[in-house]
Amino acid sequence: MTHKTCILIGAPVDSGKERRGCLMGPDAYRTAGLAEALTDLGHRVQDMGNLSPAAHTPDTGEGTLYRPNETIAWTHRLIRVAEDAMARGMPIFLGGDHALSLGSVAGVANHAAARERPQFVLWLDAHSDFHTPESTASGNLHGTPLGYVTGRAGFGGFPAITNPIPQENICIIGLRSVDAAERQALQDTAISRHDMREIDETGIAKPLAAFLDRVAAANGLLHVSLDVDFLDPMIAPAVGTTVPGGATIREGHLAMEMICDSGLMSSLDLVELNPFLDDRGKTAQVMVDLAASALGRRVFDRPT
Ligand code: 6HN
Ligand code: MN
Ligand code: MN
Ligand code: MN
Repeated sequence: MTHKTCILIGAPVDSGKERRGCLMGPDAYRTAGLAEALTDLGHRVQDMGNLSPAAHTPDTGEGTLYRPNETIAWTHRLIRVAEDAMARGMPIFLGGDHALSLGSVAGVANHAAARERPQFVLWLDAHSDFHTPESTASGNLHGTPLGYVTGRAGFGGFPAITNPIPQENICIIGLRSVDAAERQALQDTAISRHDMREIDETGIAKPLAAFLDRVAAANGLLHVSLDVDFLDPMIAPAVGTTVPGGATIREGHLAMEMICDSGLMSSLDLVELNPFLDDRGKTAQVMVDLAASALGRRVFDRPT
């Protein structure tokens, strides 16, 4: 693959849910050797260190949402950082919980619109994260990023979405926990949704190849959002929202290898790693290995 400038952006967002620990994620990825793995593959790596949220009024604990002000402040900061990083290379957002994707995806979408390129999003997750602040039952905003970036109503107080991701440009793979309100809302959308039953029946390659073909045909930019809980908890225990029956290590790597071969990925989120819940760093290592697969690590080159 062509060598990239990988811009590592530490986004220790921990306001998207009540269980704490994702703020340690960026340093766990560094400890597991992410920069070295990418450098070994021939890429240039720039590490921007860990960001902080924009200035904001402290959350009071009142209301149904958990720490909305802090998540709004992160969203402001990450939109700007994503726009800036896209102009310089391939941003890799080191989470942090999935609330970081309100900002990362909105920011890359602004960049794509400025370049007149369609933005596509691949969401690898047990969950659909399609809530709004009005539909969430948990109050945890990490369950809302796809609702936000598609321009759903109910995000008062958040930065206005200027370039919503078209529903037909989104593909979710790995689903096995979707709340009733999300299922209802997704029913009427053109978002492609692939649950674990479908992966069991057809394999992961079929729906992923179909989506990558669509991105390529549209000359699109591709943002990949990889939630730790896409993977089975046996191989990736370090996440607060484990759901049994997730992707195997080979399904994860095959997805990353196909993404790499497509040459389409323009930005990446690594989210929801909670190192406080890890087993001797194994989840951090799996995530680093998957990122390396997405950026060209192979046993043998394959004939093209
Ligand atoms: N994630 N649907 C649940 C909720 O609380 O809204 C779980 C969200 C999980 C969030 O996967 O990043
Ligand atoms: Mn998620
Ligand atoms: Mn999830
Ligand atoms: Mn929920």
